[in-house]
Amino acid sequence: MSDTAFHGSAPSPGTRWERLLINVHLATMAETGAPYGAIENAALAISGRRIAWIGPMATLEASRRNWLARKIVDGAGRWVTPGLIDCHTHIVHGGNRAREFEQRLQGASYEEIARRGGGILSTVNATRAASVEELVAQSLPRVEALLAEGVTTLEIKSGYGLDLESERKMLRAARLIGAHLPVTVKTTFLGAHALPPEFRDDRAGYVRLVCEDMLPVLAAEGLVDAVDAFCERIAFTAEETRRVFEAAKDLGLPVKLHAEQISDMDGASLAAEFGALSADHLEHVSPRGIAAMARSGTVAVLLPGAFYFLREEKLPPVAALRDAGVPIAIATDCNPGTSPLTSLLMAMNMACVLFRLTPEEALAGVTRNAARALGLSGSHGVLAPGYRADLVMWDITSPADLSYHAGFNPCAAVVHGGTRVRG
Ligand code: DI6
Ligand code: FE
Repeated sequence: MSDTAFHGSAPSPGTRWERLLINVHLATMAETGAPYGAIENAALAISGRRIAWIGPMATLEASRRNWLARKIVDGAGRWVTPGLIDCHTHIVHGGNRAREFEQRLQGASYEEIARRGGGILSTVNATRAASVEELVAQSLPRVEALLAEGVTTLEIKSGYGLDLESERKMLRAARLIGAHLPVTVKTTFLGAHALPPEFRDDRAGYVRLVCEDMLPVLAAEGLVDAVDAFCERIAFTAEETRRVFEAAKDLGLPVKLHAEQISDMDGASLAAEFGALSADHLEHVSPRGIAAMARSGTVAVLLPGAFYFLREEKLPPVAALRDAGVPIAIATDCNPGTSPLTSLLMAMNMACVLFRLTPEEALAGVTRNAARALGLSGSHGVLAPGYRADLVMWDITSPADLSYHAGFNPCAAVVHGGTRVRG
């Protein structure tokens, strides 16, 4: 890469950058060979919604600095990272499942509760009963908790409606959150999350409804950025998942998959066959699934919150994923059943402590690789010229601090699309 390509170009005579952030350390997360892609004692320029230039302070001539930008902000030695990206959430849902949490603590398993008609279906009832406005209102405090920690991009899945009207309501709530809060929302249609009670005796009928009615209609309404399914013993088979993927492919929509969370259904291989953006969970993924993901460039999204709340013991094969060169992302999986977690920093800490990721891998997992899991690589998740100006300023002494603390939020300021939205 030439120096100019890496740093961007200085404004041409007569023009100026809009904003120049000086005296900061940048964890760019670009794959430059330096840990965290770091540039210490650096500056970053923004024009419009994009990063215009980054580089060492020393390359900015002090005498000319005031001419370079309309506004200069002194970062006072803070660290700056790309805006954080939570690439797997079910954050829009009605009600909560604290009662079920108590039952699990008394010995009932997640699968038993699901088979008894609790679990996902209890959230389906609460979600169906809520209006779009109620869903937004119930979700806002959770979203706000993520944003306070520097999240600037958020994936939100449907999947607690399980009929056209209710799935639409969830996706509209997700779009409203993106329209009214300083966060970029990517929606994922998860109609194949659970079999709704009214189809208990007609699995094929429900899969047909998902593929032939719900998905095409919601996609035509612009509510669907990607398609997901829950491929699991308690949910949908690989064959049913394939049908959902075929329908997505016909509409030109990218796919993702809840794969190998509770058992090995070889979902990762199926996801890879369809060039999936990501396969998520993966505690039980096989070497074959890993090899397929490596070939297709599918991101492994690890969800340590679900692992923690379910008191799982089977670890995802992190070393094998790493060795195969599969990019690893981390997300909250924020959902009322298996991961009532609204802290992406906590998910990073859990990924390090429980899964043995390095703090650098954890940060890549909520920036560069999370962007890729949402089809946003090349525009999000890295500090580089031309990328979107989504960034977070932190009161920390090194980027590892972000994974090191638990329950501590050192976020000092957030810029979303070139606009300062916090701090
Ligand atoms: N996997 C999960 O961890 C969540 N959904 C899924 O497909 C659990 C959803 C829930 O229990 O409400
Ligand atoms: Fe999930």
